[in-house]
Amino acid sequence: MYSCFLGLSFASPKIVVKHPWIMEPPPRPNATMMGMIVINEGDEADKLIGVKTDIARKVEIHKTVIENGVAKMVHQEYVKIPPRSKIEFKHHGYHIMIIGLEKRIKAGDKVKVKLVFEKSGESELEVPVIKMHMMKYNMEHIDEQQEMKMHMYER
Ligand SMILES: [Cu+2]
Repeated sequence: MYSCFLGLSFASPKIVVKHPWIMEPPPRPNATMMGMIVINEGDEADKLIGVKTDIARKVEIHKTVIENGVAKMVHQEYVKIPPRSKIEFKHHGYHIMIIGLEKRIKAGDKVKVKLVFEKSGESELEVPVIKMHMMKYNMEHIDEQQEMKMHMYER
């Protein structure tokens, strides 16, 4: 029955990454944060299972959760990217932590980062380092400020 073959459809994910950024790290703490928008235009789910860069000792995927009014970081093994969906990595929710910087980076630099997806494989990005203003966070997002403290001073 050849028609059986013809009837098969091969579902697959189609990952597109937009607007990646790395925050210019503050002078003291040796860590920073990366954000981006991951879009799956395909008809099958994929998973972000790893992030790599040469500029730091360790990269982790984190999720911010609020417990008893306090922002807390939870390390994630992976982030599922469902079909036809968009997930934003930012200060709240999911984000990428770059820990143990081995090189000084500043606004205007570009950093090579590799994203590893379970099905789509590796994808290399040139990520711009941008300045973020803590004062602005203080006014707009108290939780983000808490989160930054946790990241920068408790590690
Ligand atoms: Cu984090």
